[in-house]
Amino acid sequence: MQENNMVSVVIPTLNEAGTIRETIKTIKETIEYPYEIIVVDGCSTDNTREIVRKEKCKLIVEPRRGYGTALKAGIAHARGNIILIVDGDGTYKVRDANRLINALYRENADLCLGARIYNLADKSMDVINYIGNKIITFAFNVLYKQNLLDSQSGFRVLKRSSLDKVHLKENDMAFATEMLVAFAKKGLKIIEIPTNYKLRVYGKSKLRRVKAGLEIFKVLIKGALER
Ligand SMILES: Nc1nc2c(ncn2[C@@H]2O[C@H](COP(=O)(O)OP(=O)(O)OP(=O)(O)O)[C@@H](O)[C@H]2O)c(=O)[nH]1
Ligand SMILES: [Mg+2]
Repeated sequence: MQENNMVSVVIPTLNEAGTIRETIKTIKETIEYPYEIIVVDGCSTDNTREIVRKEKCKLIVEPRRGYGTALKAGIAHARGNIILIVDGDGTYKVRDANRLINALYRENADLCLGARIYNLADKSMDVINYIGNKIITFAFNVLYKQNLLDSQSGFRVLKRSSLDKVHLKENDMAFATEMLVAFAKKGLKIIEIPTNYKLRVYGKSKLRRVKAGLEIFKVLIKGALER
């Protein structure tokens, strides 16, 4: 059952023991809406799950690999009319969640992305990721008549009712792009607001760049051909 005026915070984790407690704590301390927190853990081998259990959040273990698989599992358990997605790796400014939600309501948008502001010099965004993101975002904007700055942001809020209008199949990082493509094709409103982005301080990136890049371009092209 969906509850109005409730935000379901969905956090995918794979070995994020160094940052997940702080992520959860920040949400609990700063979010200005009724909420639930759902952590979807992909069989972490550090103590991510023990930390989540102590924080008394809803914990889903999704043994199948993939960022998209994890988010789909989390969303299936979400009860809120608003879904907030954020990484558990401490790189996003989680306290900006309110700003994203407020903008979504204010602009009557279907999806609001946190467009990342970062310092390339301190490597908070790897240069190759930066270039890849720019190329993908440019291609997305041209193909789907949008004007985004950061299509690959993992910090986003969306209306559940809008998400229910699309069918997302991607199981890994391309899930984030597939969501944008599906929303744009349905004429749903996508907006962005700026948010700071930080260097990953714990653990390893799970982004496999070549695999993700190829899958993302497949999603972009397939979506444009299937109009
Ligand atoms: N449950 C689950 N979570 C995952 C999986 N892959 C990645 N994640 C989580 O999804 C989020 C995004 O993955 P990241 O490795 O941070 O990818 P990224 O943000 O592109 O890479 P960084 O720039 O290094 O942060 C993180 O919180 C991961 O722990 C997976 O297979 N299963
Ligand atoms: Mg990350």
